Amino acid sequence: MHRTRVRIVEDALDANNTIARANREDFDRASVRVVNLMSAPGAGKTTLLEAALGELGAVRAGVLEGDVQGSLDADRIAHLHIPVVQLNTGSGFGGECHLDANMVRSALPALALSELDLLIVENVGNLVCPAEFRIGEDARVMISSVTEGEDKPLKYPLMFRTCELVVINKIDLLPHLDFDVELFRHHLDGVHPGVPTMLVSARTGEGVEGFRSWLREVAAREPVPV
Ligand SMILES: Nc1nc2c(ncn2[C@@H]2O[C@H](COP(=O)(O)OP(=O)(O)OP(=O)(O)O)[C@@H](O)[C@H]2O)c(=O)[nH]1
Ligand SMILES: [Mg+2]
Repeated sequence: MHRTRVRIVEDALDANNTIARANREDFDRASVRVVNLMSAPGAGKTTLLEAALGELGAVRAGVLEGDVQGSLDADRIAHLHIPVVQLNTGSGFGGECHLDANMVRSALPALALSELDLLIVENVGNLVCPAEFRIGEDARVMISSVTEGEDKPLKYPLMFRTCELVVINKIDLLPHLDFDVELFRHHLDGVHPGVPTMLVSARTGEGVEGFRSWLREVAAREPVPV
């Protein structure tokens, strides 16, 4: 029984990877680089995008918002006059806790890929499932906010391991918390040795230019085969 269940999960992930490759071919054909932005609920994904995307210079950015229900985040991004599409995962019992490649594929007709250099996919707030599903992205970044505690890399290692950058957000709150940045980095290094981190406050703007530079660098990358 147990073997069968593992097999089903493997098949589902294989099917997802096949669709992720098709997404990636479409992105490459349109010369769009794609960032998968992940975090726990409320870590500051939308706030960071609001702070960063207005001043990307020549990079033409678009956003795909993933939420269980509603369009609150897409409405916030629309204020920046940036192309944005909302994807809801809420059909069925409780809604899906992540975006998968097929959901992203279903949103592609609503996106004018030829008018973009960079597509940022804000995944559903969750520290587990989004890390398991490729969507055809070029880069994965996650946000861990200082209100979540230093232990999160130890408790949710896959998410931290599969990202090429970890943004530590809400550093404006550090004076009010006992969050130990070095202890967090030590735990992170245990699960993903050498992964870069960025200290940011999406609220005050501190460190946001570093995140913008990273986005510009991703937008300028050559595609790497998946
Ligand atoms: N103090 C402080 N608050 C922040 C910062 N970034 C985000 N917030 C607040 O944190 C809350 C959640 O921010 P969001 O940007 O909506 O978080 P999110 O990750 O997009 O949330 P979901 O999409 O629901 O998963 C809001 O009240 C923000 O104002 C920050 O740098 N400092
Ligand atoms: Mg959000």
